[in-house]
Amino acid sequence: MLNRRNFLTAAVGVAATAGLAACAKEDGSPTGSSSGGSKTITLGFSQVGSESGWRTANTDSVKSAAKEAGYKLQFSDAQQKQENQISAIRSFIAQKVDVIAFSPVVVTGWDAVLKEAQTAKIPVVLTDRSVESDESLFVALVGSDFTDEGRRAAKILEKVLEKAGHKGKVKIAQLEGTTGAAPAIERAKGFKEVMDAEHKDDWEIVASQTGDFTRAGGKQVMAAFLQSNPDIDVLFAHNDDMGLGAIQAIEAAGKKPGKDILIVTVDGVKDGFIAMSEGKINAIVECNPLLGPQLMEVVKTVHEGGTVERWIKTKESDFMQDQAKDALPTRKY
Ligand code: GYE
Repeated sequence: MLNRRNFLTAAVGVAATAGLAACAKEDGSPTGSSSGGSKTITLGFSQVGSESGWRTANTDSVKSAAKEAGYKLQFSDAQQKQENQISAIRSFIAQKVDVIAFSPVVVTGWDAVLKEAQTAKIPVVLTDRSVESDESLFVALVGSDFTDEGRRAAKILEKVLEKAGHKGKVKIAQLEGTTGAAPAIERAKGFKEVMDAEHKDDWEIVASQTGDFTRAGGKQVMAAFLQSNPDIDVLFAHNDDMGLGAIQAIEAAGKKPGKDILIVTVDGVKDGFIAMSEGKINAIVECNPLLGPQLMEVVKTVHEGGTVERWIKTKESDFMQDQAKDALPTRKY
């Protein structure tokens, strides 16, 4: 798993790897030009799937930024299956693309295919999600700090509880993202970190299960939570879509989302903001999907043999319900 310290300590090795990978291809020909214009860059991109509003916005951002940059994009949708991503990466290697970028569906199981890319001297850039792999196998990650998003969710929940006048014990249900995916592992970790440090006696996670980052998953799992734990006070959903599905289940159970059950989600997609402006979500921790332009910059630098930062992050904010109406018209995704 990537963390800030690893990124810093690995920076030198990575710069060397990126330089090596970008200097020459198997046939010995240079892969790029320092003037940056003579050869079109071919980028192989393996996307997770189309599980959420966040993902749709991310795909659009990658496609439009590649177009804008004038790259040839080989885009492949893995439908949330690791085996599809591995095949896509193998096919990018066979096609001898210049750079491979991918958003790994889960954190483990990548070493073999990433070694194949390294042997073929094709640099790999991770986008959105990280992996638990030998860090020399990829040059950089363009994406958010999910552990911090989990911490931010816990901190904003403090404000939500205060605003709602909730006193005493807090029974929390957690809808986790895809099992084994970096944002699911790290958001849960960050949230728990704050909970254990500051709310050991009053907060309790009474139910926690994956809803696979989808609306249907959120709805189904929340319905089951409500059956086994009718007295849930708070829902922490790892993304808006699961929160939106859960809202349907809460309403079907005759309860008021945002009042009877306070809801904090992550992402900040338009539908999430709409639900928040209707009072059904209490707070959203933003996770920015518009990673395309930054990714294309990294691809260019890496292709030209330059040095890139190990972890390129995007600026993000948190939003409470009373900010939703004002923020809605300016939301870009
Ligand atoms: O939060 C969720 C999506 O990896 C950050 O994946 C991304 C997550 C995002 O399905 O909506």
